[in-house]
Amino acid sequence: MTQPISAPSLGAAGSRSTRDWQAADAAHFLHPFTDFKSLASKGSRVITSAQNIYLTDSEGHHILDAMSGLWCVNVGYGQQALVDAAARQMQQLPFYNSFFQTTTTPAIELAELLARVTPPQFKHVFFSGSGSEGNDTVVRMVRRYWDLKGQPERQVIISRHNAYHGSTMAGASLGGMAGMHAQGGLPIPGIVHIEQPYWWAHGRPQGLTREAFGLVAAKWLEDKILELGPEKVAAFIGEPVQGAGGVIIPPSTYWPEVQRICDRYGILLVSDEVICGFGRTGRWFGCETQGFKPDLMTFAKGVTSGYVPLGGVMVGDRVARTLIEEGGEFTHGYTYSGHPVACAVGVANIRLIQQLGLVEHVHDDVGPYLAAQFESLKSHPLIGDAETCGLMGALLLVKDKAKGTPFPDEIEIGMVCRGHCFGNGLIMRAVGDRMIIAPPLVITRAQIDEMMALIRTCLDRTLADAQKNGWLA
Ligand code: PXG
Repeated sequence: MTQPISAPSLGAAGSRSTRDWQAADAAHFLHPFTDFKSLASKGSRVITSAQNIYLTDSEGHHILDAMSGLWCVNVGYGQQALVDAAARQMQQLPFYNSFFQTTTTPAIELAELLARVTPPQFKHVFFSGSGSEGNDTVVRMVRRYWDLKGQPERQVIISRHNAYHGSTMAGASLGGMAGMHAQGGLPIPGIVHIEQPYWWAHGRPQGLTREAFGLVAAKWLEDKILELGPEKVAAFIGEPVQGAGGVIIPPSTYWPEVQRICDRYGILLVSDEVICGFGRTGRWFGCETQGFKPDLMTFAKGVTSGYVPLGGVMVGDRVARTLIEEGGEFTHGYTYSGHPVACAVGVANIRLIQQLGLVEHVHDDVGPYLAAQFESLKSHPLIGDAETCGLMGALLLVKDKAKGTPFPDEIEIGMVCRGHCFGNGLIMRAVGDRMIIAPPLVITRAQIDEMMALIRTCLDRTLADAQKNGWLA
């Protein structure tokens, strides 16, 4: 019998210095969405452990994670039930595929549970390994559906500028990020974009109320459908609340009108719930908060609270019936579709969300509490607007509060504020001039108070910088 191979002694977390870790990181690890050269010169922050809503880095700093990792650690860090579920499943059956007339029990259990917690039109799921892969599945599935319906010319999927739907070829194409389209010849054919329902950028300059603007923004979808020809349009996809784009919360009139337009032209409606799903908005899914009934829903992140990678697409009855009854083989799938360890963690995570009553906690308690705290920030000299939806929040930084004038692009006020957050033990993101948060759903009122105190400190320091540098003049 061969000897077990011992791990090379590269050192445990505690036995290498931060500089050493940073040097190795810079030498070998190409980070996502990163200017490699610039990061190598600055050095990464090395996160070594986490508990509840707090991170610890290699220097022992205590950091309040108001972004839930990357919008995903809904149940917070250190939940033993998820750790145990993964360990048990790894011991019993670490992997088996679900391709050739086989299945695994955690995948079945999770599929069953998802059918229970999602809106009633969803009884089927197609698993992927991530949100991006889920959206690739959406593109394949939507086009397959229209082929089976005898309308193969329905190919075009309409999405929105400043949407984020992932980083694979299809995900990045569906997304509306100009910087991503500028690299690699994107978008792929058959994907077009309309403007986003961002009142500050598009409605306010026209003197529209938010509600009136919501209807105008939805009409852009109808205009695009008519321009393309409804017989060419397969689907519309959107995030109920745009996350990576800066927590853009649409007017309440927007989604119901989008639904009406999709229904009118028979177009499939896809809700990308990768961020909004699993309680983030105060309901199980963002489409429930925003009042629409999608045909397909992409999910990832919160399904396992990010403890292990998992994603997928909930398939509504309209599409499922056609795929199952008329479809034959759907020639699509991933090695990790229905990965048993990921699914076991997904089951444990959803049960924990239920046991802790986290959706109700967001809806009835901490969501409204956060909204009230954000409302009080509106008196701050830098804040032009403060909005929340459940436990997603955005603060708009403006140069002139009375007129709502933005800072010029070259000042990068968001990055200045983010610098203060970084230095003060708070993870808050900057998207242009919007400072955004999405804390773990387990956050308490007392922890929101603690977070708000940090936010105020960071805003005050940003204001001091602005005054000192004459940016407000
Ligand atoms: N859809 C949405 C709505 C997302 O937010 C994806 C799809 C892709 O999921 P995967 O698992 O393939 O990453 C996402 C991911 C940011 C940021 O800067 C947001 C995401 C990913 C990376 C960065 O806010 N969201």
